[in-house]
Amino acid sequence: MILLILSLLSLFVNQGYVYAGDIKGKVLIQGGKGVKDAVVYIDEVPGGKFSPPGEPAVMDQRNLRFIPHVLPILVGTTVYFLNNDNVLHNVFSPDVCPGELDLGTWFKGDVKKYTFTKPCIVTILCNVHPEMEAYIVVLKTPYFAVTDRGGNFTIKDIPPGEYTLKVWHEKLKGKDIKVKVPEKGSVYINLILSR
Ligand SMILES: [Cu+2]
Repeated sequence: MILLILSLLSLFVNQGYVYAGDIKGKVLIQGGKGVKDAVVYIDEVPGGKFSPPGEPAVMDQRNLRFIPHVLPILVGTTVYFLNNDNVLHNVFSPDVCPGELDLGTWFKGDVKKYTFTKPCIVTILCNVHPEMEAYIVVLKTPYFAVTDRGGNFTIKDIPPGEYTLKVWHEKLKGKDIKVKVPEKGSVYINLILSR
């Protein structure tokens, strides 16, 4: 009986009857290949006020890389910067919009914190390892997602309405798209990026 209920539930979920207002889709380059690490987001929700999450976001440094490479957050979110390598790492940004961002240099195990208070695309660098690079995308709404290896994304639980859907990628450009989020179910959007 429980199995029957579960399978019925999953049927409804698959058909989008349970969770309302999702945007699903793919970010592609011309020719159809999926693009990973693109941020797809709703730029503005008229009248929307969003509190930053109580839990911090995390950016790790491991095997001489920032993980994740691209981290979208809601404005006001605090990010914990970790070091899980046996070498010194640093975190700084050459960009103006996050404010003076240089967390110094620290060893494995320490955690440095920074709160991002303005919408901004923040380039994150390490002055010990010039090849290390990451991006923190500070957004005005919590309705965002990063694409996976196949270019897939899902933005969940959006209040129904008409919005402008935007896409950011470190190298590629895409056009804004008008999207209508339904009261129930999902709307499917493919975004094509170009150089
Ligand atoms: Cu480093």
